[in-house]
Amino acid sequence: MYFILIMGPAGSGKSTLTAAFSQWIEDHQMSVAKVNLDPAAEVLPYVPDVDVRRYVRTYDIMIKEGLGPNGALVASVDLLINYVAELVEEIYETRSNYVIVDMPGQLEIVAFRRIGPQLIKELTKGCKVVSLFLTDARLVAQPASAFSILLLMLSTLYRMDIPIIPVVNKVDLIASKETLEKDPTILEDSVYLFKMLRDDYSCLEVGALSYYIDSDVSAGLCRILKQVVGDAVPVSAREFYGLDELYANVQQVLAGGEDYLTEEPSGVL
Ligand SMILES: Nc1nc2c(ncn2[C@@H]2O[C@H](COP(=O)(O)OP(=O)(O)OP(=O)(O)O)[C@@H](O)[C@H]2O)c(=O)[nH]1
Ligand SMILES: [Mg+2]
Repeated sequence: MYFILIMGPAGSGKSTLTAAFSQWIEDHQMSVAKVNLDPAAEVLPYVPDVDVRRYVRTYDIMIKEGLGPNGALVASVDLLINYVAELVEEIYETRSNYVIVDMPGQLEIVAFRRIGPQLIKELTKGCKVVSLFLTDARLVAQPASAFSILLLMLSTLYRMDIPIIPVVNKVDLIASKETLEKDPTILEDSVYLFKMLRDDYSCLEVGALSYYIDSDVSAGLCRILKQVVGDAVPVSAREFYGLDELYANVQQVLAGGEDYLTEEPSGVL
């Protein structure tokens, strides 16, 4: 059993990618369990096999505790730790090759607080895990925003200690699927994040744009980021674009490039 965590800023397309990628995996004759780990989710674009809302709902916490939406989400994730045994049992009962976990929209839970990593550690015990750090292509199109998202990835990596694959979603908003299939290099010119993870010059350039940060600092940070996160994968969860490449990257991390079907399943309890 392999775990694929889908995390990223609010609205980056985590739930949509959970639906699309699980469909892709099933279309390739492998089994997959979809886990909704977001107690605040209202409508999901897939039918979850395991759903935390069975145990905790953010809306109920808001009413009961008199909290605002953000405080209530944090409080509901805190409560989830009490249901780990039930969740683990439900996940293992699915006996699937892959488990895709749709993470809560508030990235703070995984990047800054202890409870997110603790919960994930308990849920995935003994299994290989990879996380997909999803961003909206429009959010990482400009140098400064691309850099700040990369730093957020680095914070998440410190907190979670799980390999991260950067995934740029919604590339259909940059160019059509047909155009991208003909010429994928279009993305490199319009989405800065791809450039930063490829060439050193672009990182120096970001530093040069800042009044307070020396270019060398930006270049050094970029070198570290390139080492720990690698290249970003472009996808469109809505248009089913880039999912083959995403699967190849996931397998590279989980099984050193071996296809699941040619591998001895590891970690199945
Ligand atoms: N154009 C386009 N829109 C997308 C894509 N993926 C998701 N969306 C849209 O982006 C919006 C947010 O998608 P969700 O999947 O709910 O995003 P999320 O990250 O799960 O959101 P939260 O859980 O609230 O943080 C929805 O309107 C989706 O239809 C994509 O690849 N292309
Ligand atoms: Mg969601």
